[in-house]
Amino acid sequence: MFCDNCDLLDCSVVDELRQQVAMYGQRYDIETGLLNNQSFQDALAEFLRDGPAGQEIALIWIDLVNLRREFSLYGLKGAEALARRVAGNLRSVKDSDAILGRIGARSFLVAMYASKLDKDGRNRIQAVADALTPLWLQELNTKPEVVAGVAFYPSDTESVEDLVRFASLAAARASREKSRAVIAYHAGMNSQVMHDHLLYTQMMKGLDQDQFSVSYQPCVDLKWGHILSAEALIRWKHPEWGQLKPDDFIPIAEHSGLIDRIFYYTLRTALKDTQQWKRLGLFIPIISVNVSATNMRKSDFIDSVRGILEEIPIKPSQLELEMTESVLFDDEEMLALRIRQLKEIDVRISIDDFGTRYTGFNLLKELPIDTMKIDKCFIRGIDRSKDMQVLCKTIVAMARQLKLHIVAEGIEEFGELEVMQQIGCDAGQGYLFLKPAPADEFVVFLRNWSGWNSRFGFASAQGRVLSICST
Ligand code: G
Ligand code: MN
Repeated sequence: MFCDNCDLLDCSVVDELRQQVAMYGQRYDIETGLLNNQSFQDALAEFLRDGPAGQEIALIWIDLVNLRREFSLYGLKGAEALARRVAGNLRSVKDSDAILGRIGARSFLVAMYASKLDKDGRNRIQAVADALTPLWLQELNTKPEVVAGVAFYPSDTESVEDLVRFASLAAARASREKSRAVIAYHAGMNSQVMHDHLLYTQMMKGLDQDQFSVSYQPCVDLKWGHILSAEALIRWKHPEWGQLKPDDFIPIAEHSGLIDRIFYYTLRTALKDTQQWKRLGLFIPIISVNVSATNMRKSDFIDSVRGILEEIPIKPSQLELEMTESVLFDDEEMLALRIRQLKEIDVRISIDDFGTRYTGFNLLKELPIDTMKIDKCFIRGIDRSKDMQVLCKTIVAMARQLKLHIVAEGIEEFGELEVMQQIGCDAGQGYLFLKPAPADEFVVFLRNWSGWNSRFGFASAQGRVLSICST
């Protein structure tokens, strides 16, 4: 068995072993022993072709969402140990005729007989996913966190490729919704993904081609009529689709990572414009920029903000970052840390759209927040609703106790303004004063403000742009 020339195991035996390993590697995922991508698709095609006539087949796509974290904690060995354990468990829970595969590092596939509309089938599918989560891997002090989606043959599609793709779309949806239930594919997901992808590619192009701009809306002191701040709002004018609403593209920007480009573009532009206004003799005490949890989660977030404040020098206390209330919900600890870090560099913090979610009083009390903005849905028609007035009074009283500056968003009518003035709300923003306007129009507004703000019934008819906060 030993080679005459090299004294090692006979070269021909080594070669054969190597060949066998290579063949195994072509068909199986080495770590888990499950079918790999190509051979799973071949096996699936066979499974669909040879199954009993009329039998529906479910393809379950399972994503191991904590694999990346385990990799950074325990390295490749740890990540693969987790994957091996998942594979082992899938083997033990699967029906005897089901087939298993692994696609990419973190995704597992199970094809089994089960019908879409049959309760027992759905239960068996859910049981596959449920069987994975209670599994502890003590030596790594970890357990799998999984999300799963399912697509059905032939009711969703008769094509093997599409079946795999559809199951993956459903799993992506489960991941987005942080769902513990296995989400079933439906046709809307396909068009949604195509729509999202188109929007994403167009957004990238738009960012490269300067289709984005920043508009500004003033925030006005409700007693004296001074302009206290300006909110910078991103706008996108697509060459064919025209003006798009932020609600149409911000969620996709958040999921695709483009939100970072959008945030830093808005921040830079807003700071530069603020400097420009100052040069024109128009001092804006505070410039507000919206920030999303996705931006704040990044490890370089604070350094990047600090870097931009050095690059375009304005006092950090002149910058306010607005985060929606929901920001505080995902990953509360990490975001609370970021809020404190922002405060350390003297940046102001504002809670946007207040009232649309439930923020605990304690959280508001503990965090160094400066401003609270009452969502526009509370302001709409407040002059005609006693209940809303009572509610807003309570919100304002709460803000007082917390020593927060309080802003009413979305004031469109005189009646709404009057109520908010009576309630004692500090400041207001809305179409009544100005619809978000491009920088040049905003400059015209600032110049004319002291001339026409008397119509709003402020205590001082000479509300000027900068009489507050002249530091
Ligand atoms: O989530 P945030 O509060 O940052 O959203 C501000 C959005 O509200 C902007 O897109 C702006 O155009 C819009 N907006 C500002 N003022 C008004 C208003 O008076 N009425 C309505 N309906 N929308 C407004
Ligand atoms: Mn805002």
